[in-house]
Amino acid sequence: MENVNKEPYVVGGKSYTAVAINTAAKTGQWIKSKLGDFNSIDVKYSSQDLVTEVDKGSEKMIRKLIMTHFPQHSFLGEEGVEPGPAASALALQNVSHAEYLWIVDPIDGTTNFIHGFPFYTVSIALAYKGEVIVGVVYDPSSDELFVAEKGKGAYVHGKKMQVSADDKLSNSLIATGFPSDRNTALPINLKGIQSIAPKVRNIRSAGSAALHLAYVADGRLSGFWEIGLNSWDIAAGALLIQESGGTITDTEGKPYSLAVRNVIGSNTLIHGELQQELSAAEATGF
Ligand code: 2AM
Ligand code: CA
Repeated sequence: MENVNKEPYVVGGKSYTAVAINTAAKTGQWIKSKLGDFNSIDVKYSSQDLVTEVDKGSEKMIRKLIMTHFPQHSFLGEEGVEPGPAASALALQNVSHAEYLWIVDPIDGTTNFIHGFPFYTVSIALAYKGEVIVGVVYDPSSDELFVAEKGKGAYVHGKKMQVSADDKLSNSLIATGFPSDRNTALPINLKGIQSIAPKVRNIRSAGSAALHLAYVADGRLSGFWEIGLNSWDIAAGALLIQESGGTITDTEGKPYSLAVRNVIGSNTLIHGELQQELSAAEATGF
């Protein structure tokens, strides 16, 4: 029968969320099977910005699985973009007209993967007209799959997630990162750490922005911030946080959009305090 709908034909009629979940889980298991078993490590932008054949293979697998179901959709993946901030901004601009856009980090936490440190994830988001409507972060080491659907809440293995109830920095566990860009992003984040560390219960930094954001959504952390990230590190985690009662903005407190690179995600209650401290420390960006 002729497809009279304007909607593209969907193989198996699977929902966006089901495809995102299956793709992340399948790819994550494959990545885990490659731990310690890959031939080459390439340096991308700097000697701290690494990529392996597993990152590339993972992205290929994700693209294939998603495009099988939704061939009309657009796709933005980390490994399809030249290294460096200018190229990543341009890549995002090039797909800004897309109605449905999948935003994918095939391995968030590549350095951890290379070293066998079990804190890396697959991050898959779907945006509709620039707004994230599905977010999945899968951690193959713990076999935890975090999933959010716009307006329908966020879940980890069937349990509805809720952000923490800490209402002060002083009793909050906060995470951040050590950006690989040592010339610009790292010094600013270090200024932020210098200011925030004495004011919070403690700081954690485990090397995957997407997984830290998922931990904020599940109340394991009360906040996360980092300077100089890319859209694919943040998009899925942003929806996880929003759908768990949290708040995600840029480091100046402006609303989250796909173009945000300097990010704060929190349980909402400490958002203002964290943002103000970063501002006071002149640690909000370049
Ligand atoms: P990645 O493993 O996908 O590269 C650690 O501080 C976080 O920053 C990780 O989420 C890591 O993601 C990300 N990251 C690493 N190199 C980066 C770069 N050059 N630009 C932006 N983000 C980067
Ligand atoms: Ca990556």
